[in-house]
Amino acid sequence: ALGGWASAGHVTAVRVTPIAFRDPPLLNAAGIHEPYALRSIIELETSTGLVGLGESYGDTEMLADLNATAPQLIGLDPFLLNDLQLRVERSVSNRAQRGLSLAPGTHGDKATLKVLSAFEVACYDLMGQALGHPVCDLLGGKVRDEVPYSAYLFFKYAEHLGSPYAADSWGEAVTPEQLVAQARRMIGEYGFESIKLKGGALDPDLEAAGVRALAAAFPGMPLRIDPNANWSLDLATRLGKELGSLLEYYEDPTPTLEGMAELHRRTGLPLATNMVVTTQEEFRRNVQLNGVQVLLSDHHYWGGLRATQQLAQMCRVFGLGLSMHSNSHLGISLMAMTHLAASVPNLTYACDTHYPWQEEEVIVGGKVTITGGAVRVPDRPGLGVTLDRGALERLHQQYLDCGIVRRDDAAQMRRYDPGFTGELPRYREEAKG
Ligand code: GKR
Ligand code: MG
Repeated sequence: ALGGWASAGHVTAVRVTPIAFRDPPLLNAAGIHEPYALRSIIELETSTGLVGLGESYGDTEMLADLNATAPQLIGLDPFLLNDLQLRVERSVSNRAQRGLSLAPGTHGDKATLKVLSAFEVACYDLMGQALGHPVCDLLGGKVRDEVPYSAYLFFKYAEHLGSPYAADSWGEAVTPEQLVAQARRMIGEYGFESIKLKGGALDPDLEAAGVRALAAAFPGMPLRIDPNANWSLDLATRLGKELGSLLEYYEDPTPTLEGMAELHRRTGLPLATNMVVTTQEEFRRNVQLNGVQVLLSDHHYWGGLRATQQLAQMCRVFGLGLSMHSNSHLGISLMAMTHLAASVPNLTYACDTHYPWQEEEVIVGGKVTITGGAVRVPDRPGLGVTLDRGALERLHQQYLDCGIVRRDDAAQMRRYDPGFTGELPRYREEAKG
């Protein structure tokens, strides 16, 4: 390079490897997690011998979009993210209606942004390696040395029906007592200092009793519940009034931005979402309606690390709080989330992560350590993780063997309840009078 400037070279090979890893029978409004969760592992190799990593969704449509883009990236300079964006836009078109019933937080109409994000993270990993700086330095530097995550609790069954492998060690959680036991174990093992409860799965009054039991067992610990829009407005209003004083924020209790705005008018509670504000258009409407007051960011669908920093700035301008959403994921995603969160001053809530529910890994050294409820921001160049090729091969073989090609929590739930539809909101306040 001219004048001894650092260079990451140009992209010479792109690899997209679908993997499947074991996932417990966790309940949510869409149904139940399948025995395996899918992800894609992205590798960008460059002319200087570097390999940049990314991790994203692994369903069929996403893989098709990633694979359609891969050949267009040959020759790309990883520093030129605007060039990356143009190349992605040329090869992927958003398909607003794919006719699929998707799990909450799985956005079928964001193909371009999802693909951009998957490759953008790998570019950041390459830039960091070329410059000898951790990714957070390329995002302005860390404003915190470690990133706090929350204990992400789920109601769950003890076993997967028809599962090929032994039950997980967490056991059943369908009562408040079992939920508190799950929280004690998760907090005991990882030191989390705040709790997120996935709701919208069981009888809402039982879930509310779960919230009260958690508040009693962990006094003063920030607590949130997320029913994924499975409660009608009247039900969300009653339970909001009952639980409000215990909640840090009330996440997606009821459908639509209009519904959330009305709920906020009725209860005054801080509402959060990863469901009704997921595009810039929805962001603008939310500002007009004052629907939610806290946004859950997710670089995997907002268009990457840079776009999420811009989202953080928009939240600042409009006085909104900022938190972070997750889906089932492994360590490459966790490190991308950690570098990003470390660089965003106004990300003031503990981030969501499903990571404690995962037993398998694709990175060298196995699972990333969470202590005191937080992940330390690594100071190694790039994301700071290396691919374990043996593990990648094994999890890819598991993908080929498991037969799952698209996340479908409702289909999995129909093994337990043949009439299950997943339609929202299924829980409604009893008609009065
Ligand atoms: O993993 O079951 C799950 C969650 O329900 C996930 O699909 C959501 O996207 O974590 C998510 C959320 O906060 O809505
Ligand atoms: Mg949510």
